[in-house]
Amino acid sequence: MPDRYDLPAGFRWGAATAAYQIEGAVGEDGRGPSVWDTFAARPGAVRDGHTGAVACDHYHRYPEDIALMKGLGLDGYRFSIAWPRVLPTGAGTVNPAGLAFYDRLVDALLEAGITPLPTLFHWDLPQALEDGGGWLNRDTAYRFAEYAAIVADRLGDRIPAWITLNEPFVHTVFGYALGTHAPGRALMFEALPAAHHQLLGHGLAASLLHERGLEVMLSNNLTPVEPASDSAEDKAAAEAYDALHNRLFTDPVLLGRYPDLSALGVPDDIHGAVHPGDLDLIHTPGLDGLGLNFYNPTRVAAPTEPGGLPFDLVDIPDVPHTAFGWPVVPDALRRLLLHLRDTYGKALPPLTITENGCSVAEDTDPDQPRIDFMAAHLDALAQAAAEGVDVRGYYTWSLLDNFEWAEGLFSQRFGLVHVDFETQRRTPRASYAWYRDLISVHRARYSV
Ligand code: IFM
Repeated sequence: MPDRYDLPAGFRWGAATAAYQIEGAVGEDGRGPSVWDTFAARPGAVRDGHTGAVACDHYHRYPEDIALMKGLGLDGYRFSIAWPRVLPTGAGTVNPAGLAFYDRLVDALLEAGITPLPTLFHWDLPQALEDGGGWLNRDTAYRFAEYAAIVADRLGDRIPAWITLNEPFVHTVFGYALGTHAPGRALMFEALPAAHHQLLGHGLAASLLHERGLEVMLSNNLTPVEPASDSAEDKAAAEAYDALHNRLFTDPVLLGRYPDLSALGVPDDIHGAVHPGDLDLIHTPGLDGLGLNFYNPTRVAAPTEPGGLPFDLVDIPDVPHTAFGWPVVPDALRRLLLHLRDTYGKALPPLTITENGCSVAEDTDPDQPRIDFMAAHLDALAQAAAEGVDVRGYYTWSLLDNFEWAEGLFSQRFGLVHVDFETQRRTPRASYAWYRDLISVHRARYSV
């Protein structure tokens, strides 16, 4: 049975983070406020009243963090660029100090032999754009494309591949449908225009990045959806959930069409958001790679309450669960990859795992559950590769413990490196040494 050491030659090893989760320095060097600054200030919005105001203080400590990456032997580092650092009000005047930070970061990464893989939007929308409707406003898609071009013009000479959006499903559903993330709107399925406008922004930005000779990826958090039983009702509920979570964010980009959302009561034009020609703008630029953020599969049953959502999400018993309570089912990753290959065929570009990891309780040391999690998922990845899936890299989530959105700073620790948020002391965990050794053994296998 193929395992993690059998991943193909040239496979890229990485780690991932995101700006609001690690940078801190929210009021420095001209950065404008983002929706997450506003949301985190709301009483009760984030556990223990935490915010990303300081987080890992990466804005000042990035050299130390790059030294940690170098110690791992990473090929690549996935980070996100804070739109409000570059354009404090989302559009118009560029903040040179904001761009200069990413310039320094990119140069320091290259100096360390690490390829930067930036994400342009990881949920920290400039508050000024939110004040104009945020992603519910079609105009935001055009502002996103302008921002993408500005950043690419500054950094594109040193960065070959770019990710436009991170997990538009999570941003739409948690941010606009349920209101548990910024910007805190609870519109249920009326939120779906925010999904369309993010995808439109992706398509517009992708064209501009391609014009500049750059490669474009999109990172979706896909989940294999399994019905709770063989009943027709459970199967229909699973199909409705699959359309919402997976196909809504992948079909338009890869196939140029939306899935049928009628089970959710959503019309084909997504409440009037889809204009003629939009699907071409989203689909035509094509993708050079699809990023997958994989954490767990989802089990779905028919709803027990009439008149509510057309599905119930149910637990998967008899498997381990992470500190977040997410079921650990590594083979679901293999199944997801084969399903994508079979569903999209030639329309599927090469895949990269742009996030995978688990939260472990603070007192778990050495962090064997995280090592077991990564080892089993990498074995599953190698098995999918052996079955013909074109998978090019793996970026673990995350390099550092960080601000885990509504869960705040302390409760969900995803880092290979422990961060003491009082002192900012970084302490590599057992999983750091394990990942370093894995990378070095894999690399040695293919060196001449
Ligand atoms: O921390 C998040 C990240 O920002 C997006 N993907 C999932 C991670 C863990 O919840």
